Amino acid sequence: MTDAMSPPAFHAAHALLPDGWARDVRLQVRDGCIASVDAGVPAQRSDTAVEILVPGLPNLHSHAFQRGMAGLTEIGGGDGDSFWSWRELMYRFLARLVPDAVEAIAAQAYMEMLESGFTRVGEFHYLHHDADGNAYADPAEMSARIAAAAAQTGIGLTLLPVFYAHADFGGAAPNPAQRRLIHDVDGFARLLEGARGALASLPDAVLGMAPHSLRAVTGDELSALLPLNDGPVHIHIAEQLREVDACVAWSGLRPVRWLYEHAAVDARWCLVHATHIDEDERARIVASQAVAGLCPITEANLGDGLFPMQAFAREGGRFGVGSDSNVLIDAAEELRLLEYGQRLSLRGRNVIAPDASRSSGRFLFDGAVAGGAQALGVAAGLQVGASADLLELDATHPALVGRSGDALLDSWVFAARNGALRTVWRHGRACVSGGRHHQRDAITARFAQALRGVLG
Ligand code: NGQ
Ligand code: ZN
Repeated sequence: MTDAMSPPAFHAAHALLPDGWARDVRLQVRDGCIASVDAGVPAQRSDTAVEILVPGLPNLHSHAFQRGMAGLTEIGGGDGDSFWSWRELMYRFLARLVPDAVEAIAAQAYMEMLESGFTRVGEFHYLHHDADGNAYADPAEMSARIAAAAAQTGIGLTLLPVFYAHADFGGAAPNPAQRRLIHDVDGFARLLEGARGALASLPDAVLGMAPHSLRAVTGDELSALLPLNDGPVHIHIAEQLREVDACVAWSGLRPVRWLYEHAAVDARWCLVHATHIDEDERARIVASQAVAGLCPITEANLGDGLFPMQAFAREGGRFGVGSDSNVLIDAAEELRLLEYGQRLSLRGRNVIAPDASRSSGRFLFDGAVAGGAQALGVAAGLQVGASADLLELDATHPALVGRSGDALLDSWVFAARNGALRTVWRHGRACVSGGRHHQRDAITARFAQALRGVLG
């Protein structure tokens, strides 16, 4: 309990601050944000006292609605089964979704994110129109549903309305399965305005934008879009080899190279996947300070390939993680699989953290907190001015017991199945206690009802 006069405060026996672990840390919170950080101080009577406190992880890339089809695309189609046949099934699922279902599925996904340790989501949101491809009476109807799901669950939202206009490189006409996604630049400008309104009641929402991919947007459109908003810019890029080959056939350049030649890519940008890059492209991403948006679970599920993470990390590249297709939502597992993909391909251990004595868990966690926050347009970690997005690790969990410092992160990332998170505070308020979201029953019941309608 907090007394009425003083702002709410937390006291942690051990807390992970931007420059490392500290003991006896007191955080004061005002209007949902961290107002002071003091280490080596005693708890005050009204403080919320915890043993181990770390910042929440940003989830920099999500398509929330895809949570509703998780597990329904795991039957092989023979030699032809691929990312592209998965995409056809995804379009068939998307064709059936009404706004209520989108809101219910997004709430379920966001609740699961919070329970796993993600406290902010970058929603790469492209399902805009009705089933016939016509705008809703409110063109930002679906954006409002995403905002409502964020409001219900409490997760921080960076909304990235997606511009989608073409089926392939060179401005090809969109195909019918994409009709719910399509805008011209003027229509997209109106969508952005509507989305801004839809976010107005959320305490710390951020509005960015996302040209979907170089397949879906022409160079001229990209130039026209970028001045429409000064928030984060996200793009899918170089995820599949077929896309790289098509880009080379069309332009003579690989996708990342093409992007850097045609746009001023800087720290505002998040390149989602960037799986297939050569050394020159890697160097450009590092130098630009753009964030590589890595989605290891989805990239494995879709058979994308492996991002050259070891080299990128050694060169100082910025990165974060995303749950993308939401086939499985688990913050720790995204970090674990990022490391394991590199171990399996490089046949070594602890292969990403650049210097030999660094903990892998700590390196991955710190990197994903900093890069994820940058990509989502917010301040990172436990510092004054950042949102009070906090995770309490359970010091009594069997995987964590007897650990301290970086070994806590290593054990959470590599050795805990689940249940290692006890409490999650978002913007200063507890929304997960004992590992359960406070509204889990209501959210799950509504999700189940929505899915029966969609799949029935
Ligand atoms: C998406 N998902 O927009 O949901 C994409 C597939 C595409 C991933 N790339 C569609 N993981 O890229 O055309
Ligand atoms: Zn994606």
